[in-house]
Amino acid sequence: VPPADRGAAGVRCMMMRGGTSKGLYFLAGDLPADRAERDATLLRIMGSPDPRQIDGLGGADSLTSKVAVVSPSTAPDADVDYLFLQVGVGEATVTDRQNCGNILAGVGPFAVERGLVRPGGSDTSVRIRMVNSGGTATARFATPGGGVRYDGDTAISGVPGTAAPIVLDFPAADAAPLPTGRLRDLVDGIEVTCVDNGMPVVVATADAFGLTGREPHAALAADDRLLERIDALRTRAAELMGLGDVSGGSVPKTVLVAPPADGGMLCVRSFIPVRPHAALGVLAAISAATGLLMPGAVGHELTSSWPPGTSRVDIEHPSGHLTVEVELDTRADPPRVLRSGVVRTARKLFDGTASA
Ligand code: NQM
Repeated sequence: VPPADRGAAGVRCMMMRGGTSKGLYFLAGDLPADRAERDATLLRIMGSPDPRQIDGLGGADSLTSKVAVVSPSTAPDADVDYLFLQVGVGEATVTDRQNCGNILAGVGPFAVERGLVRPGGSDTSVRIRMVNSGGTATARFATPGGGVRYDGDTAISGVPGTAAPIVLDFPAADAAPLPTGRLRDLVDGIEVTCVDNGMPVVVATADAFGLTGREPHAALAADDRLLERIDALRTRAAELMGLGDVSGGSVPKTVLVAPPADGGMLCVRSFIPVRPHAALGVLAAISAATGLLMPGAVGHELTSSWPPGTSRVDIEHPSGHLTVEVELDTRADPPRVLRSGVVRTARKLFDGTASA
C-alpha cells in the first residue's frame, strides 16, 4: 500500500483485555506477510516509539502495548497458532522473544469471534499452539448459544469488577524446567534458581537484596540502584540459561520471593525484565512456583508449611493475589512438569479497523 493510502486501508483488529494486560488481536492474514512491513505496521498502530503512544492505540505501558497474531494451526494437536509480540514503548521494537500468559486469555474467545473455531455448546475448548515458546495450552470458556460470554462472577486481582472465567491449562512440557541444568546457581554473589515453565525466570529471595518482598511498587520503581542490580543479575543469569546477550531484551524476568503477609502462600515482587510489575505475569508466576516446589531450589524453604503434595499456589503480588497450579514429578531427575494451569478473564473492548 503506498504511504498516502495506509490510513485509509487500515487493518482489521480487535482490542481485548487479557488477564491484567491489554492488547491488539489480529488474524495473521490481516497483517502484512513480510516481517519488516508487519512490524512497521504494528509500530504505527500502537503509536511507538513515542513514549506516550499518543498517535496510536497503545497505553504507554508495556502491559498495554501487546499484540496477539492468531491463525489456523497446522499442528495436529492444536486448533490455532498464537504468536505474541511485545511492541516497545519509547523504542521502535517489536519482539517475539517472550510469550504472554495474560494476552493468551483472549486468544480462545478471539478465535471463536473470528470464526476460526466453531463454538462447542455451552462451553468451548480451544487448543492453542504458543508459537513463541513451542508449547500448547487449552483455553476453556463459556459460549452459551454459540457466542462468547464475557460477563461473569470471577474476579482477578488487578482488574476491577468480575467477568467470565477462562480456564487455561498447560499440558506436560517436553523441555526440562531447569535451563542451566542445576537447581541453584551463584550469580553476583546471589543464590538463584533459573527456571522456565513457559517463561524464563530468575528466582532469588527478596532477603538477598535486603528487601522484605512487601515493598510498594512505586518504591521499587524509584530504586535505581536496585534496578541496576536486578538488570546485572538477570543478564549474567541469562548467559547460564543459554539465552545469550539479553541486554535490551524482555527475558528473563526476575522474581524475588518472600514469606506471605496476606493469607497467601508466598509473596513476590517481579521485574519485567527490569521495571517492577504492578501485578505478576501468568507464566512468570507458573515458572516461579515450579522452581519453589523443587526440593533444593532457592525459596523451597517457603513451602515447608504448605500441605504435602501442594499443586495450587496462592501468590501475593503488589496488587493482590494470583493463584496458579503446577503439578511436578519431583522424583524424576531433573524434576518433570506434569501440568500447569491458571484461571483468567478477558473482555472484548472493540472490534474494528485500526488506522495503519
Ligand atoms: O508472564 C508481563 C503480563 C506479562 C507477561 C511481562 C505474562 C506472563 O503480565 O505470562 O503474562 O512479563 O512483561 O502480561
